[in-house]
Amino acid sequence: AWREEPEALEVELASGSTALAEEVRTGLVKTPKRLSSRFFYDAEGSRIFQEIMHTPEYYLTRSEYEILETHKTELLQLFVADQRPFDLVELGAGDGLKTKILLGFFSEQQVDFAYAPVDISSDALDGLVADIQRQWPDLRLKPRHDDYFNSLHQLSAESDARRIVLFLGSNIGNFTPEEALDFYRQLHDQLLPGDLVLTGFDLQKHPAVIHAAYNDRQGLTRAFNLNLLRRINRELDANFDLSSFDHYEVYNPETGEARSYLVSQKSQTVTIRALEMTVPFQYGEIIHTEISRKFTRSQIEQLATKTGFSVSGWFTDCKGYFADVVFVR
Ligand code: AVJ
Repeated sequence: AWREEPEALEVELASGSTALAEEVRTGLVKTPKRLSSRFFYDAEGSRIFQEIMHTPEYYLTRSEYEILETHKTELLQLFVADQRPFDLVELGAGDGLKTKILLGFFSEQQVDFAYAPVDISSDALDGLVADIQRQWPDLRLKPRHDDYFNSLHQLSAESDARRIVLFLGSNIGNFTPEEALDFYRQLHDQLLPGDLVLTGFDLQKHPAVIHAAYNDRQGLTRAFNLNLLRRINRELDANFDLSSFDHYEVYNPETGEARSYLVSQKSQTVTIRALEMTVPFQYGEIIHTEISRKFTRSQIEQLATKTGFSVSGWFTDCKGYFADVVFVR
């Protein structure tokens, strides 16, 4: 019946659940089953991810922090090279911990800029904004609770400041190669000549280092992955038994892809009442939940040139684990 009555379905669901409902409805009938990592970040998922960033295995955050701290002067030189004020537009800002290195330094240097964090989660955005106002009351803020590309479009209509887009933390790694190309093509459409994009890329390295980053000993990555099922239980009135699913991760050094799975540890049937749907699982059957792609330098350079950008800055940590790369439009 729900197929004929989409409005009725939307009313029944907790607010914000419709995108998740659509993902579950379509993803769990695929072979293999899949759910997008976009849905990891409810309040609990965001909290677990904060903890993952502090585990000894998850090197990504520390590497990028080191890069920004070590190279903030050179980055600033690139950002102000054309003498214009700039809008620092951060896509998917999160808690802004790494960005604060730049915000603090730029404020101290009395740089003429505004910070425009963009996030589709208003909770995350409000927290970040309050936090920044407390720390730097004079900093100009232009928060956008919106879709990435809409926000860029709006910002360009409002002022003629140079736009510098930040996409940090290897969030780009969650895209398939086609999605990544599409992402930079859309940025290219929304930006003007001279605008910059600073992206954090996780680089290919010893496979064991990468594998460990997604299999921390405390089991936080496992909890993070399983939390997706807990979210579906809560928001879509489902009955996933979390103790009968396991976390499994593979890193394939030939493709540079780390992939996360949830594995059914027995033959079972799950009911998702808000979707009037039952989902059978065989013993050992998987749900694919995340791709975290690792890049080579030449892949990154190709990504830039194929989408109309050129590489104007390349910064890595001392181990060469991670790169923050500046593309110029
Ligand atoms: C926030 C998408 C960069 O892929 O490394 C952490 C998320 N997944 N542990 C990543 C994540 C498992 C993370 N990103």
